[in-house]
Amino acid sequence: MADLKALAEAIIKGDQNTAAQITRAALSERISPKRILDEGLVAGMEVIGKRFSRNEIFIPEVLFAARSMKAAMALLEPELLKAGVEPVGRVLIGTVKGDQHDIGKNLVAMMLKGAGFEVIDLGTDVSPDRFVEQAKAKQVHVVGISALLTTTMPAMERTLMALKAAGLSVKVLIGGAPVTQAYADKIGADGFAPNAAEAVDLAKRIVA
Ligand code: B12
Repeated sequence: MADLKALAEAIIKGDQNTAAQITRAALSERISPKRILDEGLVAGMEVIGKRFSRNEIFIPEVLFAARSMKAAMALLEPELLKAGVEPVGRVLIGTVKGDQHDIGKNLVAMMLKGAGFEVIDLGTDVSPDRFVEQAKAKQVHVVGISALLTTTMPAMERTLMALKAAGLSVKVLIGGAPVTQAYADKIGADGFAPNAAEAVDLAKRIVA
Protein backbone atom coordinates (compact mmCIF):
# COMPACT_ATOMS: atom_id res chain seq x y z
CA MET A 1 0.00 0.00 0.00
CA ALA A 2 1.46 3.37 -1.02
CA ASP A 3 2.43 5.37 2.04
CA LEU A 4 1.23 8.97 1.85
CA LYS A 5 3.23 9.90 4.96
CA ALA A 6 6.33 8.70 3.12
CA LEU A 7 5.23 10.86 0.18
CA ALA A 8 5.02 13.91 2.45
CA GLU A 9 8.46 12.98 3.81
CA ALA A 10 9.89 12.71 0.27
CA ILE A 11 8.56 16.22 -0.49
CA ILE A 12 10.12 17.53 2.72
CA LYS A 13 13.47 15.91 1.84
CA GLY A 14 13.22 17.17 -1.72
CA ASP A 15 13.55 13.62 -3.02
CA GLN A 16 12.04 13.95 -6.47
CA ASN A 17 12.37 10.30 -7.52
CA THR A 18 10.78 8.87 -4.39
CA ALA A 19 7.98 11.46 -4.53
CA ALA A 20 7.19 10.51 -8.14
CA GLN A 21 7.47 6.79 -7.38
CA ILE A 22 5.04 6.88 -4.43
CA THR A 23 2.62 9.08 -6.37
CA ARG A 24 2.66 6.60 -9.25
CA ALA A 25 2.12 3.67 -6.87
CA ALA A 26 -0.72 5.47 -5.04
CA LEU A 27 -2.47 6.24 -8.34
CA SER A 28 -2.16 2.65 -9.52
CA GLU A 29 -3.69 1.54 -6.20
CA ARG A 30 -6.59 3.88 -6.96
CA ILE A 31 -6.05 6.10 -3.95
CA SER A 32 -8.00 9.26 -4.77
CA PRO A 33 -5.89 12.03 -6.37
CA LYS A 34 -7.36 14.48 -3.85
CA ARG A 35 -6.11 12.35 -0.94
CA ILE A 36 -2.67 12.04 -2.51
CA LEU A 37 -2.60 15.82 -2.91
CA ASP A 38 -3.81 16.59 0.62
CA GLU A 39 -2.07 13.92 2.68
CA GLY A 40 1.10 13.72 0.60
CA LEU A 41 2.03 16.84 -1.31
CA VAL A 42 0.24 19.61 0.58
CA ALA A 43 1.09 18.02 3.95
CA GLY A 44 4.77 17.99 2.96
CA MET A 45 4.76 21.57 1.67
CA GLU A 46 3.04 22.75 4.85
CA VAL A 47 5.92 21.40 6.91
CA ILE A 48 8.39 23.10 4.56
CA GLY A 49 6.51 26.40 4.89
CA LYS A 50 6.55 26.21 8.70
CA ARG A 51 10.21 25.20 8.92
CA PHE A 52 11.12 27.95 6.53
CA SER A 53 9.30 30.62 8.51
CA ARG A 54 11.09 29.41 11.67
CA ASN A 55 14.46 29.71 9.86
CA GLU A 56 15.09 26.01 10.32
CA ILE A 57 15.63 25.53 6.59
CA PHE A 58 16.69 27.85 3.80
CA ILE A 59 16.05 28.61 0.12
CA PRO A 60 17.75 25.51 -1.37
CA GLU A 61 15.57 23.17 0.72
CA VAL A 62 12.44 25.10 -0.29
CA LEU A 63 13.44 24.85 -3.94
CA PHE A 64 14.15 21.10 -3.73
CA ALA A 65 10.81 20.53 -2.02
CA ALA A 66 9.00 22.60 -4.65
CA ARG A 67 10.75 20.66 -7.41
CA SER A 68 9.67 17.30 -5.98
CA MET A 69 6.15 18.63 -5.54
CA LYS A 70 6.20 19.63 -9.21
CA ALA A 71 7.36 16.15 -10.27
CA ALA A 72 4.58 14.46 -8.30
CA MET A 73 2.05 17.06 -9.42
CA ALA A 74 2.82 16.33 -13.10
CA LEU A 75 1.56 12.78 -12.50
CA LEU A 76 -1.35 13.82 -10.34
CA GLU A 77 -2.70 16.70 -12.37
CA PRO A 78 -4.33 14.72 -15.24
CA GLU A 79 -6.04 12.50 -12.64
CA LEU A 80 -7.23 15.47 -10.59
CA LEU A 81 -8.72 16.93 -13.74
CA LYS A 82 -10.38 13.63 -14.66
CA ALA A 83 -11.75 13.22 -11.13
CA GLY A 84 -13.10 16.75 -11.02
CA VAL A 85 -16.57 17.42 -12.28
CA GLU A 86 -17.41 20.75 -13.91
CA PRO A 87 -14.80 23.35 -12.95
CA VAL A 88 -15.95 25.46 -10.00
CA GLY A 89 -14.68 28.52 -11.83
CA ARG A 90 -11.87 29.71 -14.09
CA VAL A 91 -8.88 31.44 -12.48
CA LEU A 92 -6.04 33.29 -14.17
CA ILE A 93 -2.96 33.47 -11.98
CA GLY A 94 0.50 34.95 -12.29
CA THR A 95 3.36 36.71 -10.54
CA VAL A 96 3.61 40.43 -11.29
CA LYS A 97 6.00 42.17 -13.63
CA GLY A 98 9.57 42.25 -12.32
CA ASP A 99 9.06 39.39 -9.88
CA GLN A 100 10.43 35.87 -10.37
CA HIS A 101 9.09 34.25 -7.18
CA ASP A 102 6.67 31.47 -8.00
CA ILE A 103 6.72 28.82 -5.26
CA GLY A 104 3.75 30.29 -3.37
CA LYS A 105 1.88 31.13 -6.56
CA ASN A 106 2.36 27.57 -7.82
CA LEU A 107 1.09 26.23 -4.55
CA VAL A 108 -2.02 28.38 -4.78
CA ALA A 109 -2.54 27.25 -8.40
CA MET A 110 -2.18 23.59 -7.43
CA MET A 111 -4.56 23.88 -4.49
CA LEU A 112 -7.11 25.68 -6.66
CA LYS A 113 -6.86 22.89 -9.23
CA GLY A 114 -7.26 20.37 -6.44
CA ALA A 115 -10.41 22.18 -5.34
CA GLY A 116 -11.88 21.89 -8.84
CA PHE A 117 -11.00 25.23 -10.41
CA GLU A 118 -9.68 25.49 -13.94
CA VAL A 119 -6.42 27.41 -13.57
CA ILE A 120 -4.54 29.26 -16.28
CA ASP A 121 -1.06 29.98 -14.96
CA LEU A 122 0.80 32.78 -16.74
CA GLY A 123 4.02 32.15 -14.81
CA THR A 124 6.22 34.95 -13.50
CA ASP A 125 7.09 38.50 -14.59
CA VAL A 126 3.61 39.02 -16.05
CA SER A 127 2.84 42.51 -17.37
CA PRO A 128 -0.53 44.19 -16.74
CA ASP A 129 -1.23 44.01 -20.49
CA ARG A 130 -0.72 40.26 -20.53
CA PHE A 131 -3.05 39.81 -17.54
CA VAL A 132 -5.71 41.85 -19.37
CA GLU A 133 -5.22 40.08 -22.70
CA GLN A 134 -5.44 36.62 -21.13
CA ALA A 135 -8.33 37.50 -18.79
CA LYS A 136 -10.29 38.54 -21.89
CA ALA A 137 -9.23 35.61 -24.07
CA LYS A 138 -9.87 32.94 -21.43
CA GLN A 139 -13.03 34.58 -20.00
CA VAL A 140 -11.94 34.01 -16.43
CA HIS A 141 -13.99 34.70 -13.30
CA VAL A 142 -11.07 35.39 -10.99
CA VAL A 143 -7.59 36.86 -11.45
CA GLY A 144 -4.97 35.96 -8.83
CA ILE A 145 -1.89 38.14 -8.58
CA SER A 146 1.20 37.22 -6.59
CA ALA A 147 4.11 39.47 -5.49
CA LEU A 148 6.96 38.66 -3.11
CA LEU A 149 8.94 41.88 -3.25
CA THR A 150 7.98 45.23 -1.79
CA THR A 151 9.41 46.74 -4.98
CA THR A 152 7.03 44.75 -7.20
CA MET A 153 3.88 45.24 -5.09
CA PRO A 154 2.96 48.48 -6.93
CA ALA A 155 2.69 46.40 -10.11
CA MET A 156 -0.34 44.75 -8.47
CA GLU A 157 -2.14 48.07 -8.40
CA ARG A 158 -1.14 48.78 -12.00
CA THR A 159 -2.49 45.37 -13.03
CA LEU A 160 -5.73 45.99 -11.15
CA MET A 161 -6.15 49.38 -12.82
CA ALA A 162 -5.47 47.86 -16.26
CA LEU A 163 -8.13 45.18 -15.67
CA LYS A 164 -10.64 47.83 -14.61
CA ALA A 165 -9.73 50.13 -17.52
CA ALA A 166 -10.37 47.23 -19.91
CA GLY A 167 -13.89 46.97 -18.45
CA LEU A 168 -13.44 43.37 -17.31
CA SER A 169 -15.79 42.21 -14.60
CA VAL A 170 -13.37 39.87 -12.89
CA LYS A 171 -12.69 39.49 -9.18
CA VAL A 172 -9.09 40.16 -8.25
CA LEU A 173 -7.34 38.28 -5.45
CA ILE A 174 -3.86 39.17 -4.31
CA GLY A 175 -1.25 37.47 -2.17
CA GLY A 176 2.41 36.94 -1.43
CA ALA A 177 4.56 37.34 1.69
CA PRO A 178 4.62 41.19 1.88
CA VAL A 179 0.94 41.58 0.92
CA THR A 180 -1.68 42.37 3.58
CA GLN A 181 -5.43 42.83 3.79
CA ALA A 182 -4.79 46.54 4.36
CA TYR A 183 -2.88 46.71 1.08
CA ALA A 184 -5.66 44.84 -0.72
CA ASP A 185 -8.18 47.36 0.64
CA LYS A 186 -5.96 50.27 -0.32
CA ILE A 187 -5.62 49.25 -3.97
CA GLY A 188 -9.22 48.03 -4.22
CA ALA A 189 -8.59 44.32 -4.70
CA ASP A 190 -11.54 42.00 -4.04
CA GLY A 191 -9.63 39.82 -1.64
CA PHE A 192 -6.38 38.77 0.00
CA ALA A 193 -5.31 35.44 1.44
CA PRO A 194 -2.19 34.71 3.49
CA ASN A 195 -1.83 31.10 2.32
CA ALA A 196 -2.95 28.64 -0.32
CA ALA A 197 -5.68 27.00 1.76
CA GLU A 198 -7.32 30.35 2.53
CA ALA A 199 -6.85 31.39 -1.12
CA VAL A 200 -9.02 28.41 -2.11
CA ASP A 201 -11.72 29.28 0.46
CA LEU A 202 -11.71 32.86 -0.75
CA ALA A 203 -11.93 31.90 -4.43
CA LYS A 204 -14.82 29.53 -3.65
CA ARG A 205 -16.69 32.24 -1.75
CA ILE A 206 -16.12 34.74 -4.53
CA VAL A 207 -17.48 32.55 -7.35
CA ALA A 208 -20.40 31.23 -5.28
C1 B12 B 1 12.63 31.28 -2.47
C2 B12 B 1 12.95 32.76 -2.51
C3 B12 B 1 13.63 33.23 -3.65
C4 B12 B 1 13.91 32.34 -4.84
C5 B12 B 1 12.63 32.26 -5.70
C6 B12 B 1 12.49 30.94 -6.40
C7 B12 B 1 11.12 30.74 -6.96
N1 B12 B 1 11.08 29.97 -8.04
O1 B12 B 1 10.13 31.26 -6.48
C8 B12 B 1 15.07 33.15 -5.53
C9 B12 B 1 16.36 32.63 -4.96
C10 B12 B 1 15.11 33.07 -7.07
C11 B12 B 1 14.80 34.56 -4.99
C12 B12 B 1 15.26 35.70 -5.60
C13 B12 B 1 15.15 36.98 -5.05
N2 B12 B 1 14.66 37.30 -3.83
CO1 B12 B 1 13.68 36.04 -2.77
N3 B12 B 1 12.97 34.93 -1.50
C14 B12 B 1 12.64 33.64 -1.44
C15 B12 B 1 12.08 33.26 -0.05
C16 B12 B 1 13.25 32.67 0.71
C17 B12 B 1 10.94 32.30 0.01
C18 B12 B 1 9.72 32.67 -0.80
C19 B12 B 1 8.83 31.45 -0.88
O2 B12 B 1 8.84 30.73 -1.85
N4 B12 B 1 8.12 31.18 0.22
C20 B12 B 1 7.31 29.99 0.35
C21 B12 B 1 5.92 30.21 -0.24
C22 B12 B 1 5.11 28.93 -0.08
O3 B12 B 1 5.29 31.26 0.44
P1 B12 B 1 4.70 32.58 -0.26
O4 B12 B 1 5.45 32.86 -1.50
O5 B12 B 1 4.55 33.64 0.73
O6 B12 B 1 3.26 32.12 -0.76
C23 B12 B 1 2.19 31.84 0.10
C24 B12 B 1 1.32 33.06 0.45
O7 B12 B 1 2.01 34.27 0.39
C25 B12 B 1 0.15 32.97 -0.47
N5 B12 B 1 0.23 33.53 -1.82
C26 B12 B 1 1.29 33.66 -2.64
N6 B12 B 1 0.93 34.13 -3.83
C27 B12 B 1 -0.40 34.31 -3.79
C28 B12 B 1 -1.29 34.78 -4.76
C29 B12 B 1 -2.65 34.88 -4.43
C30 B12 B 1 -3.59 35.37 -5.48
C31 B12 B 1 -3.09 34.54 -3.13
C32 B12 B 1 -4.53 34.71 -2.78
C33 B12 B 1 -2.20 34.05 -2.16
C34 B12 B 1 -0.86 33.94 -2.50
O8 B12 B 1 -0.03 31.58 -0.58
C35 B12 B 1 1.25 30.96 -0.68
C36 B12 B 1 1.17 29.53 -0.22
O9 B12 B 1 0.75 29.40 1.11
C37 B12 B 1 11.65 34.68 0.51
C38 B12 B 1 11.60 34.81 2.03
C39 B12 B 1 10.19 34.89 2.58
N7 B12 B 1 10.14 34.94 3.89
O10 B12 B 1 9.22 34.94 1.89
C40 B12 B 1 12.67 35.59 -0.17
C41 B12 B 1 12.37 37.10 -0.44
C42 B12 B 1 10.91 37.21 -0.88
N8 B12 B 1 13.28 37.42 -1.52
C43 B12 B 1 13.75 38.58 -1.35
C44 B12 B 1 14.66 39.19 -2.26
C45 B12 B 1 15.22 40.54 -1.86
C46 B12 B 1 15.03 38.56 -3.47
C47 B12 B 1 15.97 39.11 -4.53
C48 B12 B 1 15.79 40.58 -4.88
C49 B12 B 1 17.39 38.80 -4.06
C50 B12 B 1 18.50 39.36 -4.93
N9 B12 B 1 19.18 40.34 -4.35
O11 B12 B 1 18.68 38.97 -6.05
C51 B12 B 1 15.67 38.19 -5.75
C52 B12 B 1 14.58 38.82 -6.66
C53 B12 B 1 14.39 38.07 -7.94
C54 B12 B 1 13.16 38.60 -8.64
N10 B12 B 1 13.30 39.55 -9.54
O12 B12 B 1 12.06 38.17 -8.35
C55 B12 B 1 13.23 39.28 -0.09
C56 B12 B 1 12.19 40.35 -0.38
C57 B12 B 1 12.38 41.57 0.49
C58 B12 B 1 11.36 42.59 0.21
N11 B12 B 1 10.84 43.15 1.27
O13 B12 B 1 11.01 42.91 -0.89
C59 B12 B 1 12.73 38.07 0.76
C60 B12 B 1 11.58 38.42 1.71
C61 B12 B 1 13.95 37.55 1.56
C62 B12 B 1 14.45 38.54 2.59
N12 B12 B 1 14.09 38.38 3.83
O14 B12 B 1 15.21 39.42 2.27
N13 B12 B 1 14.12 34.52 -3.88
